[in-house]
This record gives sequence, C-alpha cells and structure tokens, in this order.
Amino acid sequence: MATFFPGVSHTFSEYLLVPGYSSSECIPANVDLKAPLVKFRRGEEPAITLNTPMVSAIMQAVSGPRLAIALAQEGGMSFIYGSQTAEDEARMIREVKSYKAGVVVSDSNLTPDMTLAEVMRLKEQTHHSAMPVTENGAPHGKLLGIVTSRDYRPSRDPQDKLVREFMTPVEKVIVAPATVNLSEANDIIWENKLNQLPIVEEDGSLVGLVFRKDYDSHKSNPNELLDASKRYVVGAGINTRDYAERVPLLVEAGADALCIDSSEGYSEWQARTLAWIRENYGDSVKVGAGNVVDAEGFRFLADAGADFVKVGIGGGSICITREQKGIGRGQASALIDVCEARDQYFEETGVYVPVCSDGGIVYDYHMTLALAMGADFLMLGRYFARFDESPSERVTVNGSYMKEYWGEGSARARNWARYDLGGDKKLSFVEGVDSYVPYAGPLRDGVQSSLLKIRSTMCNCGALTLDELKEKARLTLVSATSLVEGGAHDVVLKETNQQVLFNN
Ligand code: RVP
Repeated sequence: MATFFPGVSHTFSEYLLVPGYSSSECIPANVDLKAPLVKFRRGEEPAITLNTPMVSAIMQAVSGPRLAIALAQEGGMSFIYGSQTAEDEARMIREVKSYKAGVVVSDSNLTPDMTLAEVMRLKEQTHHSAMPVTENGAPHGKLLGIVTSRDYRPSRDPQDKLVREFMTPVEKVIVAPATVNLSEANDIIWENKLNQLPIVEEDGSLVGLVFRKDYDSHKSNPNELLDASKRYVVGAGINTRDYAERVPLLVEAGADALCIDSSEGYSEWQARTLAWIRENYGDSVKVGAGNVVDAEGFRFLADAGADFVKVGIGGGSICITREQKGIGRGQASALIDVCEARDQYFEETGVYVPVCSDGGIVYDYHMTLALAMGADFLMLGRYFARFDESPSERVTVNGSYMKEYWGEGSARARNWARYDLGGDKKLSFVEGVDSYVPYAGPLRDGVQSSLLKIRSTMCNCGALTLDELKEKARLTLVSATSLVEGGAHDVVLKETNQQVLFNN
C-alpha cells in the first residue's frame, strides 16, 4: 500500500509569524544575517559563510557573471548556470574571480569603423556615456581610444561619421596599468579630474574601466562576500552526466562551491556524482545536492556526502513539474520536514548539513518565513531575474518595463541534463515556461530593501541572528479568509499603491 503523508501540504502564504517579545536591543541595525553555506562539525566553523542568506538560482535567465558580482557585493552568492558548455561556464566563473572590485568590464565597446548613428543606438540601449574603442570591439581587445559625450554633437555631426574620426585616441587618454589598485586608480581619477580611467595590460589590451562614481559605492559594500584572496565568491551548477569533464574545469577556474542542479535529487545519479567528487577531491570541493522534499531524501543526500541540501519540487514560479508529472510537495511543509531531519542528523552525527529553500518565494515576507521555518539560506530565481544585472535584456511590454525569465526545464533553456532520466532530449518534456517578470531596477536597491524587511520582522520576533529566529519564531497557519484580511481590503486603491504592490 502506498504511503500517505499525514496532514495537508502547505506553502508560505498560508503561514504568518506571531510576534514575540523584542527588547530595546532588537533594532534592524543589530541584526546579523550570516548563514552557513556548507556542512561543518559541531563546534567548528563552516568553510563558507554567507553574509546574506541568499543565493541565485542555477538558471540561464538569472545567474551570469554580472549578477554574480552584484550579489557577492551584497553578501550573497550566485551559482552560475550549468546549461552551457563546461568551457563557457568555466569562463564565467573566471570572469567573476578575476573581477577587480571597482573595475568594470564594459558591455558597450566600439570599433573604429562604427558610425555615430550606431554609437547613439548603443548609448540608448546601455545608458553608458563612456565607451571604449577596441581593435575588434571585444571587451578585452587592444584599446584604441575612448568615446564620451564630449567627443560628438549628436544633432550637428553627420550620422555616418566614423568613430575613428571623433574618438579621443589612446595616446591622448590617461590610462593606468593592470597592476594598479583601486585606491591608486582613484587618486589618478581625482588628480586628473577624470570621470573614468581605462585599465590596460602591458600589451595594450583593455582590462576594464574604473569610474569615479563606482569608487564610492565599492567603499560602501561592507557586506561583500570575498574569498581568502579577496576575490568574489561564486558557485557553479553541475549535472549528473558530464561531471567528470565539467568539475575539473570549474574547480580550475576557481568556483568556490558546486551544486548539482536537478529537478529531483533522491536518486542514485546524485549519489554517484557526489561519490566521484569525494574520490577525486576529498572534502576540498564543496558540493550541494537536491532537490528533495522530505526527511528520507535529505538523509540520503547527507549520507551520500552533500555539503548542503536543496529543498523544493514544483514550487518555482516558472515551474510546471507538478502539473506535468504530479510530483512535488507544498514548499513550507517540505521545508519544515527537511529542517527537522537536518536537526536530527546533527544530533546523531554531530554534522550540520545546511538546508537551502529553493523556489516559490514571491513576497519578501516569504523569505523571513522560510528562514523561520529552518532554512539556512534561500535560492531565488524570479526575484533576481527582475534586476538590471540578470542576463536578459529589459523590454517594454504593454507600456511597462519587463525582463524575460524562463525555466531551466522550458523548451527555451534546452537543459535536458537537468532531468536525471538519461538526460536525453527524446526522453524529456517541458517542465517549465518562458515568461516576463516586472523589471525592478538595480540588485543592490532591491536586496537592501528586502533585507531591511527581514531584519525588521526578525526584531518583531525578538531575534538578532538567524539561529535565534529559528528558535524563537512562532508560526501560525492562516485561513483563506484571514488571507484576504491581511491585504488591503474594502478600499479602492489609488494607482500609486498598485504600482508599489506590483513591484514588490
Ligand atoms: P523561483 O524563485 O520561484 O522563480 O524558483 C526558482 C527555482 O525554480 C529554481 O531554483 C529551480 O529549482 C526551479 N526551476 C528552474 N527551472 C525550472 C523549470 O523549468 N521547471 N524550475
């Protein structure tokens, strides 16, 4: 006879936190959001601790190098998507690891043969007023000059005027060598009254640009997540098929942690992948596994050697696995069950295996709920896809700014290796959709606003750390009618409010 899980399976929106006593110490500024990323023994420290308990989803529409850098600056971590060649994924890891804080790799590069009309079009797309000119237009090509808005008059100059005719040639540009540090670069900027300073290698190839405005923002990244060599921390997705070729390239590129990306992780494929990594790298390579939705799945992966375990099947905003296959579980119930199993495992073995709640976070308060239910950190897709730094272009749909967001199981992603039933396209069917999400501006503003809400709710629960939140949180299930009571009701909303609610 089949096993029936007791009770109903619930999700985040069905819960609320009941406030507890908060002392005068409990103010958002005193809240510490540090969280373990990987397993550790009782009394020891984890090898990687997040400063912000957020990681970005292993997805083409979410985790590219630009978002990885922006998120590490806020204390979280990205897992670069694995649904690309191992070489391309390793290149993205290298891009994050070699990123010099404050040095921007330009995404609007010109060639000398481009016309003023093309420059204007690029400027409109990227909003960048300073554009380097390189030999072949590549971000790290040989620097030939620079174009800023002082170099042309858009309404007077002919539209077919060539960049080579109006750029400031490299001989007249103040540049700094790649060995310069950020503080020295800043001094050069100030002494010469520059807005930007190109950094070049000895052979003249462009490393990137330091902008006057960015120096100050770098100085104000007190939360940034750095490795021992002061490089940004970044992770990478892997699958259960080509790990023998992919893992060495990612490790070589400097990935700080790996994560098996799969829709369902309670499988022999995952155990084999973990075993291979342990045989070849011992504990030096950190690797998470998943996804599971119950205690049995957790224990299987913890015993198999996972450094963290990811929870969630079918709760992702773009995910239709539950509709297509009828597998999954309400995210809150799955999470509560797995976190209980983690605590029991810790009791028994003295090894704490962190749990990541993956998918289904819609409102900021869902983040606090997930952390209160026991999650050590959260994986978010839709949330990060909305920001400037996600890989997709911003588009206008029905008069509103949107970003594109598609599932790794959608036809668009072509990520058949994510499904462990042989990784063969012929054996697969779509489990995800292609969609738009409302554009939400720079990651930094969005994350800081979400963290403020988390901190403030934690204070209402009398918790100054995530461990305290887990211990002190008091959760209650809510009825469908009290859900209605919780939103604005029985009033006619003005448009300004609707915009605020829409952008949440
Ligand atoms: P969300 O944050 O709700 O957008 O969910 C993101 C998560 O959804 C991912 O981390 C992953 O677990 C899951 N996902 C990604 N692609 C698909 C799919 O195509 N079904 N699901």
